[in-house]
Amino acid sequence: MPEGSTSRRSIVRTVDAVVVGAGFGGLYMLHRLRDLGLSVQGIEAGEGVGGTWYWNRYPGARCDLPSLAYSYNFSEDLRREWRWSERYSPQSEILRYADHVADRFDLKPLIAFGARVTHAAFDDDAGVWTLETDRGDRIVARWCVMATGCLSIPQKPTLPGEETFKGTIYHTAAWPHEQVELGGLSVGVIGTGSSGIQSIPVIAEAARRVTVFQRTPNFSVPSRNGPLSDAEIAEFRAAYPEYLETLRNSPGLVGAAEGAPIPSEAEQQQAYERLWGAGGPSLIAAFPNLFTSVEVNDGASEFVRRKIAEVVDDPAVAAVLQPHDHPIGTKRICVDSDYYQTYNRPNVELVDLRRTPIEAITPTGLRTTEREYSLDVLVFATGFDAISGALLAIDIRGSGGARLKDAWANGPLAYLGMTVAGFPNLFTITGPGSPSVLSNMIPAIEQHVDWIADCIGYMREKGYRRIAGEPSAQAAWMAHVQAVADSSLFPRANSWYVGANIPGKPRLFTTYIGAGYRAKCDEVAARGYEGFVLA
Ligand code: NA7
Repeated sequence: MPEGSTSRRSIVRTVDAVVVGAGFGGLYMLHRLRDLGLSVQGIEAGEGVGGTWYWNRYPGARCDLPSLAYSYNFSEDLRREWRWSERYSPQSEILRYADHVADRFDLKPLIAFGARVTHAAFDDDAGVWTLETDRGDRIVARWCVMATGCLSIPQKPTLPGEETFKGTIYHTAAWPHEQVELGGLSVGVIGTGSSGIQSIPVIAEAARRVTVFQRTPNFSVPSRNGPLSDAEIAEFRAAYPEYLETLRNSPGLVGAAEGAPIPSEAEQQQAYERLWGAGGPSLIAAFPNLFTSVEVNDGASEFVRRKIAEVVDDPAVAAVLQPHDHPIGTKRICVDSDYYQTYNRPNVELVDLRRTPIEAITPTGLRTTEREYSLDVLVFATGFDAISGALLAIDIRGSGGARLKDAWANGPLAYLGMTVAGFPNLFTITGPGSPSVLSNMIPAIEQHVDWIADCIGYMREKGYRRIAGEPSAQAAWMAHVQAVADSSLFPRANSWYVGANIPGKPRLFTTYIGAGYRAKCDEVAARGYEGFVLA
């Protein structure tokens, strides 16, 4: 039997709503829809709940936001009874939390595990969706919610000669469930995004040798992780009402930038030193115009480059680790535990792929233009087809058989990140056009789930059976998302935020980083779902 619950046999069912994915989005969505009195079916590719946290089991995987904030808010009881052990919890604990939530709210019986949705098609006449999975399930439902996650389709480059490698290959986003023994082995890691930066220090402690193959250096700040004290928990609880208020009225990453003064050199240095010492990603939130002013951003970028030079003993290695190709924060800031210090270890070597690119994987290792490295294990920490990847991995066909792939040929289009014009009764949790990956994901998920559940509740109450976003409302929203992005430094980076890591993917920044997002969603609902046609 799977880790989750329901049998492995394929199912054929008609329900009111189907929810794809049993990560934090899918779990809460199932809970809300069942509470509305709907019959629901969840479908999950993994054998257990947790989504991203189910798959990303690589050594060192942990949250890059404080765990007290990276938690559900919908249930006061749940908040009271769960205690995080560390400031930035490890993957295993986050997965236990997801599992606890699933059990506490009795959600597992609603989910078919080990089934990946391959097709979803809308029937215009019946006004229902039919979903099919890779193991032959067939679910028919009026409402279809895609809780498929923003970082759930691993990206792995194809390197020549890979099939000849005699050692073991892993991807951080598909790490084995069983313990991986690295003791005495020579390990190569390709990729220095968050996954590489979190895993390299832990791998270096276990392995005989680690060779890091870096194409582009990233900015990373120390987490200063440690046990979470009762005092810290009490402090968070005392400030909880204000915390909720900040979530509700978030100005987004650039919403408060307009007219913000340029801080003086002394103010900047003081702030960055304090935040570097405190640890965590708040260094890049030091000033509201850090993402809009080149001058302010340069100050922060230079500060971190200087810290790298201070921490890393060998100046030549430090120089290779210092990012110069993007403004700090415009690629996701990494939050580490002794990442830069790891390069002072005698068993760690950094290879600069800009200077000596990879030529091939060989039977015994990896060859660059300079030399061959002998490896027992090769780890790909090469990221994800982010944001739109998981939706496009399903053959989704909307009204009149229109394919999502075609509708998004020039980049994703969605209204408020929750619906797509031409795809009635389909909802996307933290989809393109919403704050998603540039906000705290769990509260962002909760806001979407609540909005979607309220929308479905409203439709049932009023007797509506179909909701479809208007193309004009969607176009206006996406234009606004773009305008806000263009006022920032984000489009300058070749990041996964703009799809630059996927060959051939249209380059588009689709994450909403402006102010007033929640208010806009609430306003749309309060006006009887303005921008939608209800039938
Ligand atoms: P990222 O941040 O996309 O990082 C992927 C890394 O892999 C990055 O350093 C890439 O270098 C590198 N990469 C990708 N393809 C290659 C090839 N072909 N050769 C060499 N190096 C390559 O993914 P993560 O999993 O680390 O993090 C994703 C998010 O998950 C993270 O931001 C957190 O929110 C959690 P490049 O920059 O493309 O030169």
